[in-house]
Amino acid sequence: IYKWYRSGLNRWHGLGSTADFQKIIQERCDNYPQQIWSYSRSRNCQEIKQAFMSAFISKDPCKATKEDYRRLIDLADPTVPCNKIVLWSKTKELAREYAKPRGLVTLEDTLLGSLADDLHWCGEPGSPDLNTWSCPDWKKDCRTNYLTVFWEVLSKRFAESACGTVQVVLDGSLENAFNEMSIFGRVEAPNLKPMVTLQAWLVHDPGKPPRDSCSGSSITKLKSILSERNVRFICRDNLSRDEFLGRF
Ligand code: AVW
Repeated sequence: IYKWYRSGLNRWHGLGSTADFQKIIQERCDNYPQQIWSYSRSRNCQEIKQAFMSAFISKDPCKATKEDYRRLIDLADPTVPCNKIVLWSKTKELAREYAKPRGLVTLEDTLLGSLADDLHWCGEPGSPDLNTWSCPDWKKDCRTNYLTVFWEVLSKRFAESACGTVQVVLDGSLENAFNEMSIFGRVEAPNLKPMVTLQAWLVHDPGKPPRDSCSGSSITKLKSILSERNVRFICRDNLSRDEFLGRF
């Protein structure tokens, strides 16, 4: 029984594909706001959806490569105002709340980021369907899964495109606000262009004390990654949510 279970659609340790994945992608694409920075060429949602599906359908869910997503990226490459970028790690909702009224942009504001936001997807070799039972987990199954590679490819391009001052919202209630293994830590910070300034905000949760600070060891590690790349660094810590969002 164990062998059957492990060889079937149930064998992975991560959440299965989101129900109605294709429908959600199509709807989000159709309803995506038409703003100048949203996309570069004309947007064909039918084509984008098909490129997304063919990136992973019938493939081994642990053998994702960035080439699998090339066509999709080419169809929907964003043109983002390079000096308005906000990155985050463990703080997506807060970062979005901060960015929106200030006209700043998180990855989820770009077309592809918005299509995939909070969704899960993976296929199964030899099958035309999505696996809705389980998908590979980054830690327990494989790092080269389709979800991880997708966010890595998008995040790398997003970080590379940044200019001027880039902001990052970090969770100051964590022992290590900066995590080298996160996408921000392993993909975005190491791909910022020289001469960019990174402004980090360490924000702690309401009711929780700050645990990490700008002088703590995790931020020191971030500083050293940045100084090797000639990226300037500014850091503010000990901020409550309300202070950070400008509500007192
Ligand atoms: P994390 P990371 N919707 O909170 O530094 C769903 O530790 O690793 O932060 N899943 C997502 C999304 C999204 N919109 N974005 C990333 N993920 C995945 C992209 C991804 O596998 C933004 F530009 C990630 O490791 C942020 O600056 C995990 O969910 C940066 O990456 C969230 O882990 C945040 O990635």
